[in-house]
Amino acid sequence: MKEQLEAIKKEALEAIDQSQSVKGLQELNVAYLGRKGSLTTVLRGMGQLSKEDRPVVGQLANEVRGAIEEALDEKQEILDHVELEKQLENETIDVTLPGRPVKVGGPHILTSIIEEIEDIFIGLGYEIKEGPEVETDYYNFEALNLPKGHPARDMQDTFYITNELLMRTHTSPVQARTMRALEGNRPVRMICPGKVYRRDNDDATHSHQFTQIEGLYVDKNVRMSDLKGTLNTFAKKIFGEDREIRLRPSFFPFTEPSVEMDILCKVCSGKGCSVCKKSGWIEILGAGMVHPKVLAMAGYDPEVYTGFAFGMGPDRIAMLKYGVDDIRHFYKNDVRFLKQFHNA
Ligand code: 2NL
Repeated sequence: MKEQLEAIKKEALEAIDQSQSVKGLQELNVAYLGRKGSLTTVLRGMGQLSKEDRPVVGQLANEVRGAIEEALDEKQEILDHVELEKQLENETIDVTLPGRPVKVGGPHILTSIIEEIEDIFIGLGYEIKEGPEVETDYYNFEALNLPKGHPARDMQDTFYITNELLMRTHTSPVQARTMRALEGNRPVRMICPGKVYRRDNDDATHSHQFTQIEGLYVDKNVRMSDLKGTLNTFAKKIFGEDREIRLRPSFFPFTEPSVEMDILCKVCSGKGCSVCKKSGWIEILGAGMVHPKVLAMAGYDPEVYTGFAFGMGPDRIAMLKYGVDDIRHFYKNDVRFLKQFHNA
């Protein structure tokens, strides 16, 4: 029996040593130490031993059991460790791999242009003001020297909501409201960007909804030369330091005198081409000295205060700056068009 036990021990320890998996170890545990295992089977025969032999064999059997258990535990630990190493290796992250690209959006080109213009005027000490898109007849027309019956109020150009309410046709009402709020005794230096509406048929150069930025500077002793200096500075900042400007006489009901500002055509350097319609110049904004009636209606004494105002279309400026040939591109939201400007 002793030989049997020694043989079991030898065989078991070898098998355990050879075993390569946790499952295999469990099987060995059952095969040797389980209820029907070989060690158990041998021990069942102990009853036939003599009284003297029994404790000796018993002790040996316990030793064999102990040795097998110990070997199983040890191997289990080794296999657990190997398993963990394998798992860690599989889960290793290669931090040198390139990341997966994440698609990011960006500001709309009109938003970018408006912010660029805002930054220029903030640098000149102007404030940004906003106002309602649904306006009263009074602030959109009356307060701007456009009395009832004036041709610029033509029903064909304006989206009316009621007799007194309409979609603003320009951002000027924001300026009229701002002046009114300052009660005629403080200087005004503001620009107001925003959406405006016209009852127009859409085509390459017209949209029923577009954007406008107007500016207003009211103080004592504001002169035409201030207007020219300010707009010249603006044009050079947005189109380049080498861009020449010119002012032409024009007409607006809310300014007197009124001008339009052109920049020299970059395509032909002033020689005349299809972009500038052979004139060598491209119109970019309208401006003028604020009409005394407009100042007076807003609560400013035109004998004490003077001012200049200007208005421009960011749509048009973006079209000129980036060579966009159709205003409708800005409002279609075709990502292929919009994303061209994400690094602009
Ligand atoms: C243009 C011309 C202009 C103004 C807007 C203005 C506003 C007040 C008083 C006087 Cl409150 N004027 N705005 C003045 C001249 C021209 O816009 O071509 N805009 C796209």
